[in-house]
Amino acid sequence: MSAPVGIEKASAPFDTVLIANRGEIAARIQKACRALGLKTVMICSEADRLAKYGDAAEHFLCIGPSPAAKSYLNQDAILLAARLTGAGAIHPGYGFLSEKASFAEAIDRAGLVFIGPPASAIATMGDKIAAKRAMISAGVPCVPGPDTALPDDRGLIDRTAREIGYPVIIKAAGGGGGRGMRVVSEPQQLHEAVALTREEARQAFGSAELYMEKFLQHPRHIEIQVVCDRHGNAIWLGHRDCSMQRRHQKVVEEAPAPGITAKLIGPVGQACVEACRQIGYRGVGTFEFLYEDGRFYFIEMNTRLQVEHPVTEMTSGLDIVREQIAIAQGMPLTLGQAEIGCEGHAIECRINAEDPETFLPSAGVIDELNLPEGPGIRIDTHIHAGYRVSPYYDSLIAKLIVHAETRSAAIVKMRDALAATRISGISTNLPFLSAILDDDGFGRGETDIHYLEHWLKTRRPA
Ligand code: MV4
Repeated sequence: MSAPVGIEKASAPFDTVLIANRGEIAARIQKACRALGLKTVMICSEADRLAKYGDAAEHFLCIGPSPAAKSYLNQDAILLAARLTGAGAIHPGYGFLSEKASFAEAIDRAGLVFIGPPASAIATMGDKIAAKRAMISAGVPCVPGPDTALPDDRGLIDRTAREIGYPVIIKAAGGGGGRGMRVVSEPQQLHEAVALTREEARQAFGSAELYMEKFLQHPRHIEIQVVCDRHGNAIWLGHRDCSMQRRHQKVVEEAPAPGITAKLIGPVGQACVEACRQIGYRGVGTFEFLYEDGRFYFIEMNTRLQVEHPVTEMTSGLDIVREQIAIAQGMPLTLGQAEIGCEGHAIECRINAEDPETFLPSAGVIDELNLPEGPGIRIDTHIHAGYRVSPYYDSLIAKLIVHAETRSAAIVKMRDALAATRISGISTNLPFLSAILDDDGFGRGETDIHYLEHWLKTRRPA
């Protein structure tokens, strides 16, 4: 168990941040650095050489070929770029190296500041069994099932499943985000499922360690955002509903989660903050929960800035990225828990360069671009007319975020904003997003994690 949050030794001061990412989040982090009076260094791959967001940085360095493994995932090249440009800190964004404990460690060893949690916290949360154990000892409610690795003994495996009660889910300790898991609905399937998941885990994560949980059949995905500084202050910023997802890719997110009362989630938020203190967490983080029949069950903690952070920024009024960087500088949080509120309702739509029917990625040049604007409308993006969407990376090209007084007003605003968005030259999922916003079930807030895929299977062809 790591030391609790306390006054830590100050980190090396820095005036220049290297942004180890691309696209909308690189642009977003750049703006936050500017607001704090920090200089920026951006890196890119060959495919991103002409990206305009690079113009805003003091240096824009190409560090390798287009495949991410040779550029955005190349730790040595990124550290070299930091050394060459005098950057004192590295912001990993999301994806790529953001949750790689070895990267955070290498940055520490180089005498630079990793803008994120301590490497030890990343490692603990990356091991889903260790994470669960930490949560149980902090009083965070977890899914029923042991907080230990599944043994090899068939009799013990049988007994574990019987004690939990079918259906159960087998998960890889090194997995997460929907990778390396298998549902088992009856005892006859158990041992084959364990063997298959073990082999997959060994191949994909280099660890054959598994654990078993009760399988929840129709939960919602609700997450809690936390922010912790180096001075022992930890706060939570309310909750988001991210149930509208397809193949573990979120499509629409909102804050607050509809129908969740403060009374219901208050103790859970407090337990998350307590867990942060106990594990010595620092920076921003997200606790992922499944919510079913009035109860919350922890599943994973994400130790990075998330794609959907803007909806929480809109309802809390806090600039999460700015706080994250200021915390790395050793500054205390600008607000205490008592000052955190939830104002109105925010919705985010992820605009992807993909076919709206087949979901296949669509690359090419954007020729015409019209983005909506107005009060309560925010767009986080790096694209512009003439921008070439590369086939090498994630298809997210923009996030459209709206904020209004109520959920229904936010839905209306989002519908109008989607209708006012025009992106030509490539295919986008705009028609799909509009159809979701028009859906009655979504309007009533009656969704769970299977809603979207079920809707896709049963809706009339457009
Ligand atoms: C579960 C579950 C049901 N019961 N665990 C998928 C992603 C990973 N974060 C955990 N996941 C799940 N874990 C138990 N005990 C259902 C899922 C799940 C899911 C969770 C959140 C959002 C979308 C999902 C889609 C399918 C399955």
